[in-house]
Amino acid sequence: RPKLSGPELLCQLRDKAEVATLTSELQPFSSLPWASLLPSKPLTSDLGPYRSCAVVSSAGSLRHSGLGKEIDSHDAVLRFNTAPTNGYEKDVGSKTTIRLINSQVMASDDHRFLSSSLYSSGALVAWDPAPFSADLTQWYNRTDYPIFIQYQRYRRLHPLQPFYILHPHFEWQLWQRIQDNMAEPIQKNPPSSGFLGTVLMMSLCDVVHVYEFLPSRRKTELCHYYQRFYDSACTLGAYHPLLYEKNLVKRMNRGSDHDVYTQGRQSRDHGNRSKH
Ligand code: NCC
Repeated sequence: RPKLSGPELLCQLRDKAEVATLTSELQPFSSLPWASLLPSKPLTSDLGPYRSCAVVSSAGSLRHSGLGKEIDSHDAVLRFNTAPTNGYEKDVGSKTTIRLINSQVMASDDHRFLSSSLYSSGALVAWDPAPFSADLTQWYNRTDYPIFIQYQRYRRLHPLQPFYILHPHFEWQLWQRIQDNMAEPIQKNPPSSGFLGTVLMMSLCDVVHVYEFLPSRRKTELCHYYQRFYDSACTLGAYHPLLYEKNLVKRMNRGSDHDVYTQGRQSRDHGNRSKH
């Protein structure tokens, strides 16, 4: 198959993967007693558009990066899962506009999802590895982790905080885009939060700066900047097709290789609201 250029890839990802979220009107949720806990409008009509955005990976290589000020200078900042800012401001900044969390985070006792203040800033967006069919009823009856139970609990405790759930179509559409652009078959698991979040921000922002998704010269076996845990699979992937995601991001990068190497910064000036 013909290899797409970086800009073509950008447009394809942006146009063929719709950032859909569940709404209270959507079947089968609309007939459930707790439907009204879901937002009435999708995320893309409530948030943005932003001019410039930062996507902050949780990689250990953010340690000693000193990127905090630069990250905070963006109009919106996306973070992942349990990644903290307290105590790490110098390297990762302190602003959180959106936090993208997987259903494992919501379900595990370790992460104190319902009570920790870690999750209280900005809007929350949750996702769960749904069956490939992306059929909502099938998924609802067989989620990977109890995302819907935890969602209801959280919403009742924190009714004012915006909280969205990604439509499984989005994760599998993105998976398909990755597969279509690779010569070999990739594992049939959804993309990592890092990739989902990057494409999500591409639909809300004119320019997206991604930090330490493509590892810089600070590349380390340290999994997260906030934990003493070492595993190279965090950077290279195991369950998620992470290496393939990174390959695509490398092809889409509009910044220089030097920026990636020295700063760990990737840029996507994909012209969300301009021509392409
Ligand atoms: O580790 P995780 O990912 O929370 O990281 C968020 C995103 O940052 C990018 N990353 C992270 C570390 C690293 N060294 N290099 C990176 O590029 C990745 O893009 C990653 O997606 C996830 O994607 O949701 C994931 O979540 C964790 C875990 O569930 C949460 O951290 C909560 O503890 C998964 N780890 C395990 O299941 C053990 C991880 O596989 C994927």
